[in-house]
Amino acid sequence: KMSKTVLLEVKNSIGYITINRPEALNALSSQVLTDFNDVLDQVEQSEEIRVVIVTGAGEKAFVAGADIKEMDLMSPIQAFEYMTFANNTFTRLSDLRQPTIAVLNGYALGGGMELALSTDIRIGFEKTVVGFPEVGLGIIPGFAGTQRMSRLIGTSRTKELIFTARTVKGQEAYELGILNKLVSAEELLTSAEELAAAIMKNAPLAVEKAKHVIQVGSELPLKNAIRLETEAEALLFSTEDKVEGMRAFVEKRKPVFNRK
Ligand code: DAK
Repeated sequence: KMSKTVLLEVKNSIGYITINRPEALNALSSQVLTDFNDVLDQVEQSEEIRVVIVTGAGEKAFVAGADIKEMDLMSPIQAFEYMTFANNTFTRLSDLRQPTIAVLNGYALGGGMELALSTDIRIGFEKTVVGFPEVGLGIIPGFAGTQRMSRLIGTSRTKELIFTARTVKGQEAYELGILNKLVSAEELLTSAEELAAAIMKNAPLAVEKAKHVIQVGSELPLKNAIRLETEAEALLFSTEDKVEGMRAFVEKRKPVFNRK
């Protein structure tokens, strides 16, 4: 369909998700969230997609936040429903079995920052602008930004960012640990693709299990998290790719993995 506000393209086992509403700096309207869910359905069901790259259409923005014009008209109940829908969508993104990389090609503010925090790895450049403008609008980050940012960079740094609503550019975002990589404008997409290629060299089920254990384990007491790791590890001993990976090492050749 021509009107899609979220696009999915699959190439070389990478799923490229593009938030495609450049006239509103890719702001997250309910339509965007609905289309994003359709794309997540496809990514979840795809046997081809091994890594996901999320970016924003146009030159200026990744995502400039929740749609302020739409929020302006909401009743508390509508706000509750919108926020629940967005949170469910972002949790689906964060729970994808495939590793996800956000390419922050410009503004990633409010809900856009929160979308990026729901991916595994973030890449930015000098013109990346991140931040939480919410308190300036009379609200707080409502798509788990208070929680996911705290878990990423700590509560004190998160409080400073949220209380002041100040925006942070690429270099500082990198120093704060919000960005994994800071690259040049030309390298934004290629560095994400290189990262994807480095991930895809490895056994897919092992990468998926590692993601799951890190994700779920971070919410558990250490003892239980270590137990989860042990059980995931033991399960991987039942896979063909584990046999192949170790055999290839012994035979001094490159492994060929089949996600089996
Ligand atoms: N929503 C709707 N439209 C937006 C938008 C947004 N967040 N951001 C930009 N646009 C639109 C602009 O209105 C403009 O459209 P026209 O007026 O031309 O029709 C177009 O995109 C281009 O934007 P600008 O003309 O403003 O572009 P500039 O380069 O001058 O400025 C900017 C770029 C990113 C600095 C500026 O656009 C800006 O400050 N945007 C807003 C950033 C922001 O405050 N984002 C929202 C953060 S709050 C919830 C709870 C919490 C949340 C949601 C729901 N519930 C309880 C329901 C979370 C909320 C947030 O995300």
